[in-house]
Amino acid sequence: MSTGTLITVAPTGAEHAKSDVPNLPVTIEELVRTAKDCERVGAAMIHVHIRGADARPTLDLQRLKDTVAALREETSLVVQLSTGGAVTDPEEHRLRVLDAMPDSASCTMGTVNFGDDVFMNRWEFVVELHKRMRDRGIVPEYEIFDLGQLASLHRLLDQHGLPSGGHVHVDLVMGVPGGMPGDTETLVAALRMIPDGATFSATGIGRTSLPVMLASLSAGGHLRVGMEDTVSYARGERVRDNAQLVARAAGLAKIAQRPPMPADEVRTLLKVAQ
Ligand code: KMH
Ligand code: ZN
Repeated sequence: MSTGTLITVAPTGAEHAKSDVPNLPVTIEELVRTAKDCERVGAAMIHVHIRGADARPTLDLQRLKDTVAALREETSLVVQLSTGGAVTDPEEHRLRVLDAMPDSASCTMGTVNFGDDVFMNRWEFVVELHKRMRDRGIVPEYEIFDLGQLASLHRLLDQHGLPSGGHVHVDLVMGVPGGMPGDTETLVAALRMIPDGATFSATGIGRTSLPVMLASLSAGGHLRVGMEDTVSYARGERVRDNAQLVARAAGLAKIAQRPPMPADEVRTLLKVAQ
């Protein structure tokens, strides 16, 4: 059981269109403003997907580098880049994300149906991500969309060793149509399979956001929230901005007597290179 709560904000994602969600942060300026607002109310890590000038998802390397630099300049947040990208992104582009040298990067542990699409993560690709992150000193966050992916995580660590820094951190992404459901029973089942000594956070997609947050807090876990995962705050009420979601998570963490962890504590916890 951790004494504090790591709150990660996932502000943008690759799925929502700016035209449908006008308050989605898509420019570097919007992303930095969101990051500062979220840090102020309790976020310690940011999970970043970037958009191009047309507001559509991109994995343009220079833009990724500029984004990492801007976030480092303006915040103390641990900067995590998504290597998941959008479901249409080719593997070479997803691997190239690591050349932007973030503190952390996501590493999804297997293929999953993703709504009407397929989020492809072949075994060889996962192994390559794991190895390249270790070579570069980037801390992975192992993204788990279904329970079998935790078995794959054990296989990865057994066959290819621990990640950079030696600490294993897992994020349960629950409630994706095609993945594991976002409920307490599934979270408990997942916890039984998490490697010894690992930390975990959880996020619930859409309407599973609150139940997953409450279940994770009560199980000693950390939290991820943000407009990547949900754009509704309550039934019939759209999210105002990412900070609104982080503030609610921080409030619940305080009620649970596990207040938000500052970024420097999170760096120590996750063994992020200083
Ligand atoms: N956009 C999804 C296809 C990640 O960031 O690593 C994948 C995703 C996971 O969001
Ligand atoms: Zn993501």
